[in-house]
Amino acid sequence: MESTKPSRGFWVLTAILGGISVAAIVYFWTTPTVQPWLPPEGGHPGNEVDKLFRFMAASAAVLYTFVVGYIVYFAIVFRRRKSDPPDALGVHVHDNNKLETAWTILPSLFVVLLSIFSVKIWSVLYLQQPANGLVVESIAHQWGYVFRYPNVKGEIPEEMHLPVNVPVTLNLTSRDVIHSFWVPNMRLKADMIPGMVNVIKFTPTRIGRYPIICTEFCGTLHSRMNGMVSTENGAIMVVESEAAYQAWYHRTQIAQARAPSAAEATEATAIALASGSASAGKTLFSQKCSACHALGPFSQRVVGPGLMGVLHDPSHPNLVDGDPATPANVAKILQRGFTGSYGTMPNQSENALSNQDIANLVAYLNTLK
Ligand code: HEC
Ligand SMILES: [Cu+2]
Repeated sequence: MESTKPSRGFWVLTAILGGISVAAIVYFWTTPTVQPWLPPEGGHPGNEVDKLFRFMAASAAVLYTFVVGYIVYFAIVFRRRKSDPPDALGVHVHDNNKLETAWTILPSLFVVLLSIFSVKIWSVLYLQQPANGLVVESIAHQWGYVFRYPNVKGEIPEEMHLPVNVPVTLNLTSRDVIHSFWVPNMRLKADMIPGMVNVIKFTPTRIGRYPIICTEFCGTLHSRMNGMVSTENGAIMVVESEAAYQAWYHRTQIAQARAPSAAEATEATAIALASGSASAGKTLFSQKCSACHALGPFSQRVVGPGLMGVLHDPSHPNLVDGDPATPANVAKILQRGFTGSYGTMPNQSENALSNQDIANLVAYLNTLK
């Protein structure tokens, strides 16, 4: 019977594994907050999340080193030897109270430590109400995000401006299906659920433009809800200086003053189409319409029909609602929305369009031949 006393080799190995562990801890503890392969972290408690991440990475590296190191070592030392009889049995060891106590207590302490660390971060994200902070709502829809600000009328699509170093309370919900709100730079992620408001709190601390990404499969154009890859529909969180934010806020407040509220939009008011600007309409189209409409013939369907020649195609004299293809009737569809055999065309408030936006869009559609 072989001895179970650790040999010299065992202690040498233990010293080597200890050395590797110390190196791993030093690596994870001293590399800058930003791991080279993580997007730069831009806020609080994102920085705390990174700390927790580094703590867990260092702990896991130590655990991995010892477990794998010993498994390999023991597999070699206690292997079956040529000289062993065919029915040889390995050494059987039963009950070692000291060891068992240690491997119960140490991991328990570790888990408790992790919980304390995590609950601290959780309380910043969900509980601590920042004094004099900013409250912003974001509503997801198929397929994009809109934002509402205090004392700004209507909804702002796709760009969420925030002043740096001001605490933010974000109220998140959805208009149609479950979406999500993920900002990798802020280490923030929450579901956006119709009929429910999820609240998260954070403070952006680094000026920059950060993509907002939907991580909940939400329909055919889910991939457009990715500010990292989509130039057409991707939403962006713009963190800027207090002065730049104030300038944006006041500009937006004025521009949005004409935006429709949900109640007004249901009654179709006559729109002054003559004031439409085709170039403004073109920009709007790429922001708000191209998710559902291609610039191709009527038959080229994305969600809705292709809109090339919607007003100038002899083989397409009538619009989907049966009315003749005239600018005024296109404006009516943009105002009221329409549900037909293709699906649902959202109305003015759902698309967050002002009357001027509609005039611009109609002017643009009128140039498509
Ligand atoms: C969520 C998808 C979606 C979005 C966003 C959307 N549409 Fe539509 N649109 C549709 C669908 C679906 C139809 C067809 C409805 C039907 O007939 O079933 C439609 C129909 C239309 C029609 C009538 C086309 C015709 O040939 O009769 C026009 C014009 C139109 N949309 C313009 C726009 C404009 C401009 C925008 C941007 C402000 C826009 N749509 C945004 C889905 C969308
Ligand atoms: Cu989505």
